[in-house]
Amino acid sequence: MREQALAEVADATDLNALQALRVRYLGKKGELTRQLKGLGALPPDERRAAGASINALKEELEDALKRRREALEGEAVARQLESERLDVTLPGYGYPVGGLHLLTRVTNRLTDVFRSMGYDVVVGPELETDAYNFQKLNFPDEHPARDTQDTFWTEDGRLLRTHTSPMQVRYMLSHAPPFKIVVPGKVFRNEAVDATHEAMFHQIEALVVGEHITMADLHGAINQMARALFGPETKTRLLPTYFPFVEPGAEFAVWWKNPRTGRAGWLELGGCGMVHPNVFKAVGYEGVTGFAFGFGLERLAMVSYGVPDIRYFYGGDLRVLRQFRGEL
Ligand code: YSA
Repeated sequence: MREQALAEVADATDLNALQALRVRYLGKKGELTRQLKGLGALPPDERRAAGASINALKEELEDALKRRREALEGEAVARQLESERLDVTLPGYGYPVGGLHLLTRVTNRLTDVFRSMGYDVVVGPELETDAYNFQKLNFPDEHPARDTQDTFWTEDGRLLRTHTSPMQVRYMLSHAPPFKIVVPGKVFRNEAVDATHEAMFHQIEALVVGEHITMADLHGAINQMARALFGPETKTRLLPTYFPFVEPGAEFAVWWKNPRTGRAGWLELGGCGMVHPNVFKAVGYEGVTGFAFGFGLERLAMVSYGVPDIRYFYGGDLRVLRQFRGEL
């Protein structure tokens, strides 16, 4: 029995088989237990020797079972390690990461420039009322300047703002001067969409109000912004024009050399002027002056990055967007 039991233990290939052997030989009804119980049937002078040899075999078997179990467990660990083997020297998988949209980057760039000039960045609602978008900006009902900013109306009489200028009014109604703010955001117009006109686009607006703010401050601010964007030699110019909410009003342009084509010229950026007295009256300001300017971001991005058609910004074509993938 000893030979057989030890051979079976040595041949056991898994822990279950080993456990079955333990039960068979050492269990309550196991072979060795049965033999121990049978000792009483032996003649007294043989009992002692027989008992000693059964106990010795029991110990030997227990020892063999233990060693075989440890060996099997060791093999199991080795198999698991092998199956989970990982070569940490292999190159990892590259996960595609998104990037910021070109217009987001242009906006961030501009707001950084303005922050460095001491402006606060504020944003306002895209759904506006006629009062903020037009009336309080000195566009009375039926004023022809409204025709240049046709937009989309809701059934309850509100509208999608046509410019970021309504934030001038909102901000002044809730803050006291002096202040310097800049307002980036989406604006909307009921346009026939073409290469340079979208029905949804972006503007950024600056408003500075305080005592003794002059047109020279306006031109200085525009120069400072243009130089931060295009370099220290950049020139700007103001040409008189009309916006209902400024007096005097001007359009401003930047003398700019396209780094790709090498061509230089005046780049019309947007409108500006001294805040109209009627606007100050609408918000209850007295004894202050101020300037404002605003311009379209798509236009700036198109010329700076050579984007030939405004619709590329919103077409969702990755071949376009990937060309301008910036750091997050
Ligand atoms: C003027 C004077 C101020 O004191 C302050 C702000 C302004 C700007 C004024 N609120 C405004 O919206 N003027 S604007 O109608 O001439 O538009 C400004 C810029 O928005 C344009 O120069 C152009 O760059 C851009 N824009 C206008 N319609 C557009 C458009 N961009 C894309 N698609 C359109 N449909």
